[in-house]
Amino acid sequence: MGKTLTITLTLLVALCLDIDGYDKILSRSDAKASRCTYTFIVPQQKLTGALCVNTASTNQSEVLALRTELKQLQEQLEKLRGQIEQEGSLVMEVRALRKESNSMNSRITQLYAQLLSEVIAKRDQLFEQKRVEGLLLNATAQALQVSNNYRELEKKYGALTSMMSSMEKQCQCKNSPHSTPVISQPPTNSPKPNVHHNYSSEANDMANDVQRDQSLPAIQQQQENTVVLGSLPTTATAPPTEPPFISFPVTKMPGPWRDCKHALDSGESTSGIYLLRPLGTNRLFQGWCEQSRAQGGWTVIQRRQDGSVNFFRTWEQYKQGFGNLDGEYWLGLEHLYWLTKQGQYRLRVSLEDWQGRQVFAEYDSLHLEPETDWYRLRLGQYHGTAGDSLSWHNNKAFTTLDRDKDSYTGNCAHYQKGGWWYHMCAHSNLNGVWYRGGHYRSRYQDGVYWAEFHGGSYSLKRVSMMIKPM
Ligand SMILES: [Ca+2]
Repeated sequence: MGKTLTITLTLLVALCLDIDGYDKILSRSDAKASRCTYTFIVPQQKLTGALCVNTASTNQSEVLALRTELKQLQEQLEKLRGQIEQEGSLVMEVRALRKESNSMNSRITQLYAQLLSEVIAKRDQLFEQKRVEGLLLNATAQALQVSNNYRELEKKYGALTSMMSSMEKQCQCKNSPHSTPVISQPPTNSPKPNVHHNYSSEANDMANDVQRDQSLPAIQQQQENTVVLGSLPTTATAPPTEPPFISFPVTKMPGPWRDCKHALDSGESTSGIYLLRPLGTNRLFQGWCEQSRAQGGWTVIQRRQDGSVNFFRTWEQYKQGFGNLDGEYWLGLEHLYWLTKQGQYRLRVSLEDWQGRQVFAEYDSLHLEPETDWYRLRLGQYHGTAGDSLSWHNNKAFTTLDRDKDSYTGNCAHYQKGGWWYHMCAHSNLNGVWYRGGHYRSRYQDGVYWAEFHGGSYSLKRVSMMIKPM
């Protein structure tokens, strides 16, 4: 009995050892070659009598139990195998995902590098723009310096001229004590306003007749005439040879502003020179802002006050502007075009006669057509105290001495000595010759006049044209 129990226990231990690790079983099942081996350790015993083995009930039940357990283990083994297969496919999926993630990462890195280079390029562009703006400001400062130098020279020249004229006077007095002073203008009939004259036969007579500073003494004017005449060609259509010159006194505030109303709305309430840049263009230019008269916010586009600037100029000069910003000047048709393109602007014309009487003419809208349409004038309704001398010029192209766009057979700019929106020819011309004293004597209607205010043969003392958005 004791021997039987020992054999059974040993068998159980061997079985248990053998099925403990299913890894081993798995490997064994995978490797069909290796088979399960069992070792029965039976202690050597000397048989001394009859051997009695009871295998009827106990062994059978144990074997059954073992078989059941083995079956369960096999089932578990199958389950584990299924799980391992599932895990294998999961591993493959994870690997694929990792690979995809890596490629996504590299794509993101590439895109980031691209974005970075674009940002750097944009920053470089910004730097370049700032550099160009800086250069422009430097150029403006240099122009200012040159302008100041020029003014100094002008002053010196003026002093020298007056010294020379006084010396000449003294010489004349010594040589001929009863001689009369030279008259700069021949006494001729002045045409009535609003009347169109046939100038064609007199075209050659005006060949050397250009604007001059009427504020200078007669002898000085004669000297200046001599200088100008010497430099002019002898044809009627010849432009003045002096180059356009705009001085640049100190700009009030940095800007640039869209117009003077923009500057006023931003708190710049003192009149002066401002840097302007209308919307839609890169053109930077300076203009005089009138910030006190008529509620301020006015961009001055033209001013006459002392005859210091010659307005008998070419198309290009009228296009780009000329004169002194703090004195007599013309802002320029191209600048006026861009300014009035920004919205609805009104025009105010201020006039003053030699008795100090001031009047004005306002037009509730103003804009110009582009240069391709010769800066044609588009004007709104008139109101004011001066009388309406500009509506007659509405829808007319601009004419200069070298570009005849008027309705007259000849060139009105030749006779009236300045560029204007001539018709046949004019009810007004604020760009004519600035004559001192009002009523002037000239062969042509070429003064600074506004026919509804003092007629065409009266040259006004002060005039200005300015614009403001509605
Ligand atoms: Ca014509």
